[in-house]
Amino acid sequence: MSIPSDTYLTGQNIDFIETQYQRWLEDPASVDASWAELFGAEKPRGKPLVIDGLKLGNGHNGHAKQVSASVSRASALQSKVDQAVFSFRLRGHLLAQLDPLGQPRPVPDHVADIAMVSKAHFSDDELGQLVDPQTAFDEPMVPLSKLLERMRKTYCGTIGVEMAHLADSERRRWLQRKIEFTDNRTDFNVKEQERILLKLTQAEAFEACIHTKFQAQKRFSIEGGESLIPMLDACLELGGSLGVREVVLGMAHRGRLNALANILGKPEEEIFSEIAGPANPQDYLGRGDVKYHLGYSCDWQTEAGQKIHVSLAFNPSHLQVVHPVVEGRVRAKQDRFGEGGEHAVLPLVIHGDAAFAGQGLVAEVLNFSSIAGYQTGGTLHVVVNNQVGYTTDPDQGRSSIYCTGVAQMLDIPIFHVNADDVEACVHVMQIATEYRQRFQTDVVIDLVCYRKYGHNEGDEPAFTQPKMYELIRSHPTARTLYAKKLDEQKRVSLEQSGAMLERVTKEFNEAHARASAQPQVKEVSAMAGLWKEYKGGNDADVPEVVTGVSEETLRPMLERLAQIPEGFVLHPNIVKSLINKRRAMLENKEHLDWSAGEMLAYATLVSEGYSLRLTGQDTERGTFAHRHAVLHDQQTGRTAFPLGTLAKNGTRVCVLNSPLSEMGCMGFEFGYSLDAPDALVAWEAQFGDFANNGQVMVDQFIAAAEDKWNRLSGLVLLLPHGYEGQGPEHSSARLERYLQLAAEDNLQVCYPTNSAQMFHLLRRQLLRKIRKPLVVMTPKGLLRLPEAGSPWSDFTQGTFKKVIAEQPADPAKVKRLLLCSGRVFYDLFAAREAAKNDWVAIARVEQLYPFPAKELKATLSAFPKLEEVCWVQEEPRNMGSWRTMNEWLNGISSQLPPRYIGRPESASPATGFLKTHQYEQKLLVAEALARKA
Ligand SMILES: Cc1ncc(C[n+]2csc(CCOP(=O)(O)OP(=O)(O)O)c2C)c(N)n1
Ligand SMILES: [Mg+2]
Repeated sequence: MSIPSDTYLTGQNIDFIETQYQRWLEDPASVDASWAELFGAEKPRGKPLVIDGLKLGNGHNGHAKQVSASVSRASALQSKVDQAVFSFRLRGHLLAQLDPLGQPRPVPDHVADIAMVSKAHFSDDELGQLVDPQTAFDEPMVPLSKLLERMRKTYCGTIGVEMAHLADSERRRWLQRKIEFTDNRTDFNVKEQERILLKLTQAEAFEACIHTKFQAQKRFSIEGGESLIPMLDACLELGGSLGVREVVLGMAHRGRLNALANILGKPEEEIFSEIAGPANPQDYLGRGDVKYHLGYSCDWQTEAGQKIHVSLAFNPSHLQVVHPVVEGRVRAKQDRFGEGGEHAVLPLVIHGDAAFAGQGLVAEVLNFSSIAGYQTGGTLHVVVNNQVGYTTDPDQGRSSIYCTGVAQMLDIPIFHVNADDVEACVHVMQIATEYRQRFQTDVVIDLVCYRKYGHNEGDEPAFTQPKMYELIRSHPTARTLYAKKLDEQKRVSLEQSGAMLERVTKEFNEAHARASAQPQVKEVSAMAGLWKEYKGGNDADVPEVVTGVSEETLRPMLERLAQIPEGFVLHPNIVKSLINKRRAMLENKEHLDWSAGEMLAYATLVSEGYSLRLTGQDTERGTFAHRHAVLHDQQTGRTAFPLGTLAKNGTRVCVLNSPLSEMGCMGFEFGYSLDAPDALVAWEAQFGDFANNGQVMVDQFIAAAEDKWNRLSGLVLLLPHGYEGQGPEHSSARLERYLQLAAEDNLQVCYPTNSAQMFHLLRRQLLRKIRKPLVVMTPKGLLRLPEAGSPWSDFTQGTFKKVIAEQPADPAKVKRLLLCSGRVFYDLFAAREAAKNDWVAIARVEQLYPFPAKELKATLSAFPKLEEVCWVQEEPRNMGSWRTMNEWLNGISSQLPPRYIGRPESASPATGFLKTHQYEQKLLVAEALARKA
């Protein structure tokens, strides 16, 4: 290789030059003549001279001196260049022109190396020199000015890229090449430009139509961020060619109607009719949802002919809460898809800037992205960053430079793009889509835009953002800007783009006219596809099923679960407390304990081909060490999962420890359940008390999805509960909250008291064709209480008993009936037996909701001399089930209104002292058995 000029002698190439020099020292003929000429005709004598680490002769050689001085100069320049390139890549985004309104960007003072990218950093002479462009060009040497130009266009134009933090150098290099070699732009052809213009036009015209036809209506217009629509279009088009077959889209209010119309293809007349409301208000008493929460799905056909099923998830107003739900849905779809599912099903989530920065749930969900049980092959995030959250400015809403700051926790690229440069937006979306498909990680796009009106269209934004709105009022739309640009480029004339706008506007107006003539508020589509054979609605309309399983089937399963895997060294305590106990059960020496009952429910279901997904904090072992679903070899650390070996071929079985999150994890599992009606999807709280971290998921999705959106879920919440003296945060699962939410058969709330009941309850959840969320108060102490075990015969027949009532030898002696749920039964029972009391009977209400009216009526009527019905509970009076039970029991036995026995009202669920707890418990049991004064 010959030398182009002495500027080739740079620090970057020092290894290469040194090699040439060493070869020349050994044999001058072995290097190119130009090198030989440079190094000198004669070999140097004596010690080599070392300059900048480059050994060049012994210092007596004139050529070598010349070379070394030149190398030194060149390498000093190159190191400045290297620093500049590095700074562009690391910090160039801070200089990018991201704000369509052109407001000055406050660059933080502490970001000092930003100066490195300045042209002023180099002399005119240096700007003309050839330098090593690192990997920014394919050529080995380019003029410095050309390199700086490229870096400036790539990193400081209308796109800012945060990717220097990527630890994976393959990904970083791929991205660098992709953006630097193109100056971070795509040269769209006319056809592509026309498509972008059309999408932009549709976005603008749709909003304009609603604005004029429904003046006072909230629509959360996308205006100011219309580029979102061509971006979504680009994602689907490119995604289709890169193997995407299904997209689950999650988005909040902003631009949702626009996306429904212009991306999901929901007929505009339906949208307009929904805005106008139903003709008969009585059709929607207490149900339905606002128009900008409704989901929809469609089959998208790409230009190239691929089909993509796109679903927009239903969501409530609570910002960001749909995010984990989307991930869960996607994961369920991917699991069903099988091999390649992560590639084929794409989660695409659109956020608001204030919500992305402010809601901690975002971090919870980002944290799922590389965890085996939760990952979805990368989520595409677009933050519609209109630089305001309702009336709150960014500096009041976050501490990070960008609203996307939290995403830096992942090793993923983050793009910032100016929404007024629609081609840049589409270009970024294409790179993001390709990146996700190639590397299967999340990618974040921060779409910097503005909000044309107030938070909603009736809101006055100038009250709080007067200066910004002064700019917005005179700002041309993104479509106007693009139309002008295409006209200047002689691609699409202003006449043509104007005609396009007119045509699209006319189409929307015609749709509005159709909607006015014949309103089309449609019921949300009924169960279809996977959901065809399942039902919601009234619990009583769906028959009970037999959930018992023959002993011949159950025994071999328990045997498998009682085996120590081949060559496995189990912890001796597990051998004792689990394996040996199960052996004793198999030998009929002990009843089947809670662990056996629960595991047999799973085992039978997975052997019948139902999938199982059981997750929660420390769920593999179980918080109270009763489950041990995953075994750990004490010597090698390897694990075994015996339950998995019992599954029917092709059935997915997983029991997983989850991240330490309630809201995110509960949302994920709810989402999973929406796309897996044939799976037992269960989320377990560490203690039931912690489930209220996910209260939004319960209120907004689990309890209300059927009522609002006609969407069913069979999700199971396992909530450890029980007053055992462990304090205010380890006793209650806030049972009262679930009961307060119970209405219209939306939930099932159960509190089983023995292992067979747990077995039947879990099996019933899948075997009945109804799908309703099931909230189970699960035990702590009962896990090991011998009386809570059940004999084999209780597993082999029948089904879950909603009420378990005692049948005393002489029912006529019974004067008082104690009704209770859960653990307290065993305290009451033991005390009554000890007192040899025959005038008190106890009935356990194992299903609190749907309220078992029929069974309880039968229970009451079994005692002809009953004088009193008492509801006994462990919780304080204002908690637990008392208040709902009181009302419901009054409904079936008004002549004997129930009396309350339990702890008095309290602001906190339980005492912090074991001794006090025991004292309180004794009092309530005593009261339950005391003769009336
Ligand atoms: C969890 C939650 N808190 C508060 C609100 C009320 N709220 C609705 S929109 C909004 C501002 C959202 O700002 P941003 O995320 O930037 O979205 P934008 O409306 O600007 O598109 C607020 C506070 C809400 N919907 N959800
Ligand atoms: Mg905002």
